[in-house]
Amino acid sequence: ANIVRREDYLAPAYWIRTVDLTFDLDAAKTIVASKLFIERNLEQMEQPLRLHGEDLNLLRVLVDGQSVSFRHEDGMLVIDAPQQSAFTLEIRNTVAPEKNTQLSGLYASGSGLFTQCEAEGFRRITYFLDRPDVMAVYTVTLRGDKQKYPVLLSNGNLLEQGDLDNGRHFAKWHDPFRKPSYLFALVAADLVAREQRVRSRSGRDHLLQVFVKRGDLEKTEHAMNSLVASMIWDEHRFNLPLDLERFMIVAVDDFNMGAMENKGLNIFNTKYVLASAATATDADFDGIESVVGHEYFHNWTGNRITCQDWFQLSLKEGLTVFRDQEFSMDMAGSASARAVRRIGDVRSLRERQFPEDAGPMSHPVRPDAYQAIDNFYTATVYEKGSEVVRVIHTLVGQQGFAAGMALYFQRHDGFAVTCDDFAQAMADANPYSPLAHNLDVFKRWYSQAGTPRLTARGEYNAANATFTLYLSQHNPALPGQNDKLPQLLPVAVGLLARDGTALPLQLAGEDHAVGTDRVLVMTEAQHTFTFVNVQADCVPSLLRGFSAPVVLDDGLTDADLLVLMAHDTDAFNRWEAGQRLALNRIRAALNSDAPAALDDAFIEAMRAVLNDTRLDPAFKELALLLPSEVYVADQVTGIDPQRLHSVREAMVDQLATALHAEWEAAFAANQVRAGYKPDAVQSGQRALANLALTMLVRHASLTGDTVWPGRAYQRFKDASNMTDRLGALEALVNSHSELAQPALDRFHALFRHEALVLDKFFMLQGRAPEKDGRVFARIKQLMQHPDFTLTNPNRARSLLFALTAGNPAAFHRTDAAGYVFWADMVITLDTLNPQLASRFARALDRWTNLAEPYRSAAREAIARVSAKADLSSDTREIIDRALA
Ligand code: HT7
Ligand code: ZN
Repeated sequence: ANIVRREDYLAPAYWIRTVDLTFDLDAAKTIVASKLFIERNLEQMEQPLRLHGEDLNLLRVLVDGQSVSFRHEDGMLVIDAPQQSAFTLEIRNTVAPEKNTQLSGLYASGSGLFTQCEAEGFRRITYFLDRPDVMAVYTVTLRGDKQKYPVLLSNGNLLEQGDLDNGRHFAKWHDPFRKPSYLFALVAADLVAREQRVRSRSGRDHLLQVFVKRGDLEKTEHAMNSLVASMIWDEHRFNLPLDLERFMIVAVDDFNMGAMENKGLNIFNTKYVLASAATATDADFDGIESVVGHEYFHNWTGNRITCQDWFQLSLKEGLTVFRDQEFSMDMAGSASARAVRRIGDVRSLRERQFPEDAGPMSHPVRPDAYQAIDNFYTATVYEKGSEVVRVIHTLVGQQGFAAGMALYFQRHDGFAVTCDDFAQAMADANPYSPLAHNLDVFKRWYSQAGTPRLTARGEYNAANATFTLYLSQHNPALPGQNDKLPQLLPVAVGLLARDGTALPLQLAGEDHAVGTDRVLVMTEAQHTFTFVNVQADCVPSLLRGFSAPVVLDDGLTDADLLVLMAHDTDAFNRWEAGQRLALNRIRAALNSDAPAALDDAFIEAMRAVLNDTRLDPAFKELALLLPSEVYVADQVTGIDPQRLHSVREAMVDQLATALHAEWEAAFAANQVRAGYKPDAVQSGQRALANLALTMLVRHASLTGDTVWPGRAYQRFKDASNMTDRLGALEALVNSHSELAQPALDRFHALFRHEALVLDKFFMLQGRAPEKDGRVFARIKQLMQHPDFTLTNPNRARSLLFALTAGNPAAFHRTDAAGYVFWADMVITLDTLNPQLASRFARALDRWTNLAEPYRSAAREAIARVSAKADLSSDTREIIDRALA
């Protein structure tokens, strides 16, 4: 296999300074004429010019206007070194967008043409030094049929546009900022735009545009509002203004990921642009706000300063996820709403990144090697990368972080740099911080894979009024990574007396207490911290706000956790205590053959949460949800997914029954009567009302009662927004009610022309709790539905990923049918869209953690895929690692 290694990085032998591209656009055959001004990198040895190119039809190569000889070697176009140290290279080639089902490079979606160049898509448009450290100024001319492609867009500013012969027209764009090829974009399509003019704090005027298909314009208001809010936030929080006259977002139906931050011309999956109360849920509205923010924030963290090489991907992604998470928290408003966002982010990290770091795809935030870079757009690079940035933020504080960002831009604006450069700027701007004092220890977050284990034990000494905290860390060995060194861990702590009082925190050697909440910094394998003047026995609340991405073993008893759950001032740890209590019970049930049963203490604690009038509904909803099967599966060795499902389902049944009166009260108390707003307050109420309804319908399915299913059906019919409608529909589908099918039929009839709602139609059936194999059978049947297709990534994901990522009990079957289906689908998808296939292939990453008979059956399915000789390198990498 062709492995790329970080240690082999060499600066390019040539620089491309300017790029002049002309496209004659046509879905069947587009002609690309490229004129590059190139300079030899005098710091490198003289060598031939090697250009990347993939699936291109080459017509002509000229150097300074003269034909030259060239050859193809290892998939690259090789031109012998011209004598001059600077020259013009002209290349003419064609591409076939309508045949491009990979959705990388120039491709057709509907009647339009779109590009996706990150990471290595530009080489599928024309021959180029397609690497992020080659930055050039682009001028782009687009020519095409005016009726088919009335809108012609590229990066930067529109210089000229006009009509040509034969019903064609043209547009010429110029982007004044140097950029790597992965940020190039073009769009040629029949679109309309919502426009807004805004003035930035500096007094500059900007035009913001959101382009969508005709008919979708009224669904763009939230995306535009989110864009304006992102602009204001980045100026306010980081002093980073919009640097362009024009900022465009274009929505496209067929897209492999969420969105792409091309300079001045972001291209988005429609899922992250289009929303109306009738078609999108509160979660969709939140998703739009965070993805619009994310791509906008990339304009500085990613575009103005980019990555030297793809190993540094987290430099832009981890930092930009951190920025979008902070943005969403600031937009959420109250402290409680912030905590709810934080809990959501940590749940996602634990359900996606922790298993990744424990499985065959485990890699450091800055990977050391890859076969297909597209496989490394991972939860580790993104979400763990963001947690690593958050570690810095915790160590240097909000102001220190802003100073570090300012220094980072002062030093590196306009360049392609590394994760080390970022950490250095942060340390240099905060010379007295624990970060600066321990920079090398901190940087182990970039080089060491795996999730560190933090063990904590406390000892109260009443006679001395001291509480001693013994902390130790250990990062388990992984293949290729033994003997790992201690990492820099900020451990946010508080101490709670058993009556719930927050105790003042004074460490030995200090002359007074420093509040009731502080950060202890670990740099070594073991530390001891002694708190003095501790007037009562207490429970430590550790890792508040999830201050480092580690697994915590604090040895707390159920009694301790009940204190935290009832009183912790840190909302994250309050939620965490409830989850830990639940996890203890699920684990105990998994280790026993007896029917799973929740004890009164746990049920009463849950009742107290539901009845607590001081808690926000959004928090209650999170606290009342038992840990997911996906999360629990990662906490247990040798998991039996069927047993886990039946244990968890029995516990949910018990909560539905024991808290019936409270669920009724919660449902009644959380009806939103005001007009629809996707804000934190309303969406919290809707979330709790929907959970209550699900519990009430579940309870009815146990007792045979028909009242609540009837009410759910009525609510489904009458709902004035998608969150309530889908909530009621899920309540029926998830409890396998007789009313589920009529409701589904009605839902389909209502929304058959709304692609994003049809995705929900498939997804909700794909992730319904499995019962007697019915859900799996339904999924296979839905594959034949006239609205289902594998060629649209959203639609493919809606059913396939709902099964593998969202429904372990439907997927992991004792008869192996789920794995057979998985192998068939990986093989089919791989011929269409390798990026999608390799993501889907990761569903069996954790096969070695399965109990028998699942484990052997999973191995057999992976081996069957592996036996396919012509797998793409994307899928091959995943399969090889799984079998290694
Ligand atoms: N930076 C963008 C990455 C992306 C991408 C990567 C591989 C293949 C397709 C892709 N589409 C977008 C997304 C982001 O993080 O903002
Ligand atoms: Zn990103």
